[in-house]
Amino acid sequence: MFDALSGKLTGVFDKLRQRGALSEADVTEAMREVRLAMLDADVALPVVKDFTTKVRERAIGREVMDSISPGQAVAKIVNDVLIEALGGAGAVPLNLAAAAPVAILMVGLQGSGKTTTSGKIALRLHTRERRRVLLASLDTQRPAAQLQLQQLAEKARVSSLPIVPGQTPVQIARRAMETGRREGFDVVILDTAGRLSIDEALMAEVREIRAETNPAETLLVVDAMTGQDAVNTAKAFNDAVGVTGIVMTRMDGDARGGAALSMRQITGAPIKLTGSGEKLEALEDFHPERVAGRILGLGDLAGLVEKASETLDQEETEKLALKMMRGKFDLDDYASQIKQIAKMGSIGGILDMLPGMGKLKDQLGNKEIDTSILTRHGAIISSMTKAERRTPDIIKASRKKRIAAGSGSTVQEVNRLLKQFDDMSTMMKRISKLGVKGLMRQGMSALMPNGGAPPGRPR
Ligand SMILES: Nc1nc2c(ncn2[C@@H]2O[C@H](COP(=O)(O)OP(=O)(O)OP(=O)(O)O)[C@@H](O)[C@H]2O)c(=O)[nH]1
Ligand SMILES: [Mg+2]
Repeated sequence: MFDALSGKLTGVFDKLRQRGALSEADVTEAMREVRLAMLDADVALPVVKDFTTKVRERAIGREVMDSISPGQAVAKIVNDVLIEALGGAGAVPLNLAAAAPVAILMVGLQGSGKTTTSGKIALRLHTRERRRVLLASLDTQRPAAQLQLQQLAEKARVSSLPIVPGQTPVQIARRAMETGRREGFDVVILDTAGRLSIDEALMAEVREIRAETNPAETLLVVDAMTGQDAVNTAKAFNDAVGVTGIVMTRMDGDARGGAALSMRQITGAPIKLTGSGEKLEALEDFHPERVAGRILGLGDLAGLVEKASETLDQEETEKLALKMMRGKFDLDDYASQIKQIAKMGSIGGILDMLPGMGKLKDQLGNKEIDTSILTRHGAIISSMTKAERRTPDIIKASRKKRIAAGSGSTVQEVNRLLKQFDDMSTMMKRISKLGVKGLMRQGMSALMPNGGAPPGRPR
């Protein structure tokens, strides 16, 4: 979803890096391009202004201008400021620290994804945290709404509140909490009806339900595809009733990303979770440092490892982690990874998480990635000898020709594959120094060439 923005920003910093020394004018020019790229991505104007001002202030300091690679230093500053704009390093977890049953209230406009997200959160709390979850639909507006939630509950293998026709939302809320107490549930998720617009009736209903259930979380669900409207909606909701967190859905769509980038600064509320598909598994924590990494084309290996550990079998995951820890990663591993990636689903999404792969997507013209490129890479690798796979450095011109001929590809394609592998193993080496745990803790900025911890917030 950040493809266009990411492509443009990577271009700006590639240019800066190529220069030796930097002048103030260079920085100003780069910030002009950053500003245009952000506006194009639908980032709110005050956020853009604040962002470029901050970067510029820090970048024209002597330490940066006199450093060995000023372009690199500026890229690091951009990464830091981006993380700050997104809310600071580290995901903000759901707050379940209250006496059971803990209520989670889901609110938002019509069709934003409240009901789906209720099911997703239920599945996650049930499987990952072994909580006893009760799903309750307070949606009396749409005839099939309560059934929809009941079906999602069955899919997630959690309980749902029996449907009693004719009750008002507040009555259902009361019954849900009573059932929760009586039957010993840990969490009660309350899914409310959506409205077309934010009006006093909706706000009054939210307040009434809140007074009845005293939720630990009031989560506002917004649709990333609606861009700045999502931000305006969130601001209005937060001003009127106060929300404790935001869930941004349809991150899998081709939204330009401006909403995610503007949300924190404009509304003050943290994005806690994101949705990236219709399936119940498609729910992620929002890690600002990883999002920044993706925007700056650094990939999101931590996210990839997490996704992998959820999708792949334990053994494969451990093998992968071990290879990363050792910093030993050869073309055979790359080939087997390609196979695993295909197993993990959305190729475009996975490519975004791999360092250097953002560029590959660009080369393909940002089209929906078809898996044939991965199959082709697999074919090219299988045309290599064992020695070549283990030590790709020995692959020079004549070997490249042979490999290309053997796999029905071109030398250019072989080069491209080797370059990608190289980018990837450079990252792997940095990870191995850091350890996977360190990576999870510090996020992508720890992988920036000149290191340095992000402006951490105690977790
Ligand atoms: N692609 C994609 N689709 C989603 C996502 N979240 C929800 N949807 C889809 O969006 C549609 C509406 O989702 P619902 O969960 O019913 O939305 P809602 O806010 O409960 O809608 P109302 O109750 O009518 O206000 C459904 O078809 C969902 O499958 C997401 O993250 N990505
Ligand atoms: Mg609904």
